[in-house]
Amino acid sequence: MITVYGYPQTRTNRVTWMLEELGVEYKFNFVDLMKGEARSESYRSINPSGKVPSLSDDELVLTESAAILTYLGDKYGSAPIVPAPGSSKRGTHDQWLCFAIAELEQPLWTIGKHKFALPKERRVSEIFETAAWEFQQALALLSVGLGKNDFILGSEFSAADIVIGHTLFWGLSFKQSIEQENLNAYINRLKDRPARLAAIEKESQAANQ
Ligand SMILES: N[C@@H](CCC(=O)N[C@@H](CS)C(=O)NCC(=O)O)C(=O)O
Repeated sequence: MITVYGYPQTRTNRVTWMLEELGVEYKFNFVDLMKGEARSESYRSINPSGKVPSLSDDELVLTESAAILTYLGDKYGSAPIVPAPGSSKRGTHDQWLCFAIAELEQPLWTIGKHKFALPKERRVSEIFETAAWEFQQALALLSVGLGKNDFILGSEFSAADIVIGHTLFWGLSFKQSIEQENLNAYINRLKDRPARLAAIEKESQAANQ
């Protein structure tokens, strides 16, 4: 049985969205970040970083949202959601997955860390303008990469779209502007996917129990 440890409206949603796309059953274990549950000894025995998401699949425990998605795709899915290892599509897929984590997400996480996640004495408010500029640089690259395609690999939806899409929704929730027409059409294409909506619903049900 798969268990997802997470908190709504965080990177956890990448994992639950992927599981819903795959149609794989899972249990959602709500880790209350606001009550410090992620820092507890018992949760740290699952994820020593004290962060969400984590996933357990029988004996295996994984952290890092992007790695969890490729694991799930390889084990429970088939192309195109995660292209076959060694294929040129997989190379391009992993390139965009890494871009999302290393380039698109980082400026947002910098803003988040310096707004609320870091200890107060570590926060540097001068960083916000540069981080917002870096996010715009990453958006410009993404816009070129997406071009006229529906999804980042072309006509077919893949796990990379989940991580990129989640990060774009995150950018909007942080009030970052996204001006590119193709990116806005992409956001509209992703936002109402039944699997995304089902994942959001499952997370909020678990949180309200
Ligand atoms: N690189 C990790 C980042 C995990 C992460 O930073 N999660 C945030 C929520 S989105 C968290 O748990 N933050 C709590 C904290 O920093 O104390 C991943 O992609 O899974």
